[in-house]
Amino acid sequence: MRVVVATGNAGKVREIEEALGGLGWQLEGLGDLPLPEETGTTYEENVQLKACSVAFARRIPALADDSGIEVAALGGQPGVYSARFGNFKTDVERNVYLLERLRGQMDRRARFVSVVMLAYPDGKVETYRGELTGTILEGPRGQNGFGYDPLFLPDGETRTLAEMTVPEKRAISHRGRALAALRAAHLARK
Ligand code: ITT
Repeated sequence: MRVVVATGNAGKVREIEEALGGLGWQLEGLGDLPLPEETGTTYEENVQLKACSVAFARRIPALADDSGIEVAALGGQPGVYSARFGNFKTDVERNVYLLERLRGQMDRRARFVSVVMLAYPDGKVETYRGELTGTILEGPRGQNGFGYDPLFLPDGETRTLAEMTVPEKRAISHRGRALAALRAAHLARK
């Protein structure tokens, strides 16, 4: 099956390609197709905007991810607004801003959430969700991954997500869990 990977985030593309190997799908890039504005207030609403608009435009199934980090001491923010947190352009600036917001804060608990949707051109959708709990460190560690990975120490781990390889991150991460559920559902239908 041909599937468009409906994301403009290169880090997500790497993780999706690695996680779905073995399904026999031909994963295609977005090309110059624009993604819609994320006007929803939940991951589910935003992932549907992205997956359905691309499936309708390209006339083949589209896979999208909407995700975010929820920080306990910030009342669950930035959540669905994680990509726009502080209105900065780069991951590094956003990470500095998050550290600033948490300066002196003892409660460093946070969780990542990923909602993955496979949308078909006829309007059918499949949704999968994954979560990962952990803590926000006092400074960045590691060069891999993207976004908040250098600051995030998953519960029970000694390395941040940015110190892990793509398969290591996939085995425990929010996105890895959502994609594993999608993969299992489709392997079961083969
Ligand atoms: P697309 O909408 O094009 O897929 P995006 O990066 O804008 O890309 P989102 O709107 O879903 O995607 O925003 C998710 C943000 O949450 C992302 O930009 C990161 O800042 C953060 N995030 C999500 N998953 C992450 C992960 O696995 N590691 C680090 N940060 C993550």
